Amino acid sequence: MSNLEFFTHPSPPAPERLSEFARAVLEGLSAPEKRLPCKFFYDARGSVLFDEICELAEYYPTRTEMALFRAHAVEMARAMGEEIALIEFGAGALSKAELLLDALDRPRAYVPIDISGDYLRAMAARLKQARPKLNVLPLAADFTKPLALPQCLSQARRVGFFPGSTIGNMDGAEALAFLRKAAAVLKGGGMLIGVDLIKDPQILHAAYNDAAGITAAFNKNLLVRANRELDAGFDLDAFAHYAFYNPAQRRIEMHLMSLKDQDVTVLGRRFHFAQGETVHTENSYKYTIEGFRGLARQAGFTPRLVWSDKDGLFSLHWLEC
Ligand code: AVI
Repeated sequence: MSNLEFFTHPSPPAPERLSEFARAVLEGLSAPEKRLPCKFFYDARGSVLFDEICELAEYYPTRTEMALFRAHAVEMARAMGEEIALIEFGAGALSKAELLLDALDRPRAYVPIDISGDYLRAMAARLKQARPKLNVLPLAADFTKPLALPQCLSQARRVGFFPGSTIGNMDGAEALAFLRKAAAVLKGGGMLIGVDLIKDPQILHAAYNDAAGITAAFNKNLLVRANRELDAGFDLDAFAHYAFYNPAQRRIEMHLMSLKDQDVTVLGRRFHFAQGETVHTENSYKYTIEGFRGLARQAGFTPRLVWSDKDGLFSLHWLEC
């Protein structure tokens, strides 16, 4: 330590030097209704926890969507066309794309985009090993921001792939803005998108409150991440996972609820949490098939085919643009 450092008080880092996560946490915890953006769930541990959620008995979306791919991949591939560049938004474990890639006619490239860079590269390397002939071009990026797609894709028919109902994690205005941008980037091609449907609230409640507590761990991972990356002092036992269906808003809301009156320090700043106060961490909107087709139309797509399971749990939409 230099003399100068010894005599100066540690001051909080200048705002422009803060990470995006730091800025979001400081801003979200300063709001009258505390919130944290759900995209920060997906650090390395969060991505693994999310994969575990997808395997849960209560979490119907993944297995229902996978069954739709298994049953209809050939029709989906036919709608997409031959020699396409498949661009996946929020690629995760890539397992859904694999079902589609098997059915596609000579795909030119597969571009998985994900915010979790290390995880994405590991998954892309594994895919490349299994399919040495496929041109895999992973892109570590936040797909809600403007994207720089690889130059070599400018000639190919571009088809977006957005499974898992990740669109449900955006509010109406964000979903519309995302779809508009996607329609512009994919002009002349189309998009296959998975959308979770409105259903019996008990089924929804169980899916976001699993008995094994994996969703709770996924939610609390935001606090684990803040403790590690932002020198925060969250006591994980002093917050509870709280998830419920809000029928008026047609969405599942996830929160972290403070179990007592407490102060928590984050990057040297103190935040007060009253007992019962919550931090809103995620929304997961549910749609009707017609409601979603209307939104897609508003964004400039022409909705074509729809696939859904017999119980009406989940839907996959082929949209052209
Ligand atoms: C990624 N996304 C579509 C999931 C969902 O269902 O909204 C994230 C999730 N949150 C809790 N469980 C799963």
